[in-house]
Amino acid sequence: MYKYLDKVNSPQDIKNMTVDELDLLAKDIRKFLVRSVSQTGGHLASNLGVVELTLALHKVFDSPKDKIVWDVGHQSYVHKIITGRKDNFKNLRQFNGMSGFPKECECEHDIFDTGHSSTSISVAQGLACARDIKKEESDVIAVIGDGSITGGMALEALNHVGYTNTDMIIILNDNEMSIDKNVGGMSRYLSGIIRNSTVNKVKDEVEKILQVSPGGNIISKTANKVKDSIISKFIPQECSFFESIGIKYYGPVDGHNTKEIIEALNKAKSKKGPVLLHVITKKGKGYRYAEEQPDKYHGVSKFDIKSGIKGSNAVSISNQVGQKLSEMANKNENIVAITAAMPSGTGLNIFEKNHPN
Ligand SMILES: Cc1ncc(C[n+]2csc(CCOP(=O)(O)OP(=O)(O)O)c2C)c(N)n1
Repeated sequence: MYKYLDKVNSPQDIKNMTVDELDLLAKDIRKFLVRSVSQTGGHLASNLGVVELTLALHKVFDSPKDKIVWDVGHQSYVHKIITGRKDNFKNLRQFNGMSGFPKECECEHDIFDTGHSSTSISVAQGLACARDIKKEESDVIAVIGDGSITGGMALEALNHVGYTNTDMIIILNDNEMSIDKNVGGMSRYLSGIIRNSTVNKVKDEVEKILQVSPGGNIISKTANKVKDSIISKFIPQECSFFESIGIKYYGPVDGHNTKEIIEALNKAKSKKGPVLLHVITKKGKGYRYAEEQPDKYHGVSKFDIKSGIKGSNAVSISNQVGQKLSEMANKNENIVAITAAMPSGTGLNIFEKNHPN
């Protein structure tokens, strides 16, 4: 039924695929995801956004020896498909069925029982430290969303990783959405980088020019210091946050360009110390309704693929909460509302509309 997906039962099956074949496989996977989630419900938009990224990760790294830690556990469906679990999607999130999140007891490729969110960089740092103490060889990769990287625990981990210079890779999967539209200083900062995407091209060029000297590569420590200081002059302010706390920044990379991601991952793999690779993806990619309304298609119940999600007459608990709180706040100005980055999912969008301040 699926020309390319039917051939894939483990990460080994994609190792020899060409970029064109991977792109055709990505098409199959999107079709499979929409069909499957429309029948069971589940997380849709985020998974449609990480198809090429997940394929590239499994092509470049050797899971489970190399450890891929999914921060936002609801982004792991494609990983589950590639790691031999596509048949279990029939029972996704059902009693005795497959979990919607990574589960160590379910599969050796699931490294940590992630719920969501903001834990992956700490976990990856721990795994990388253990690897170094045991003198083992492997890559450790944390995949974190632009919403989740704003969580306190993620920021603590960045602080630590930069200081200890741990050899690991952080993939920042930036779809400019948390569950709803992302907000905050970090989000504004990352959008600035996306607008100024010349950052890395300039950096690469300077690095190339400096490495090809008439006598071969520049190898002395002093020469490297000179090189770093010249590079830093060329790097615009935008990427200085990660670099200045000790994490090499690469990107932004188009998260739907398989060739580009594979090249960037290989480059990140070859570097020593912590590297952050900024990958830009589109939440809902490939299914029109989900691209247009990624918040509505974040977590869904069963729906009809052709017509999309229809409004239901049933009043949800979240809506009732939003309505009731709004009424209470009409009479009591001491009532304020705080949402965990998901106003529509909690009904607080209703409160926000009635009490914008
Ligand atoms: C402490 C806490 N705050 C908020 C949430 C709700 N939540 C779960 S994942 C997430 C972030 C999702 O955004 P992102 O990391 O960008 O991933 P995406 O959904 O866009 O794929 C949020 C806000 C939560 N689970 N826990």
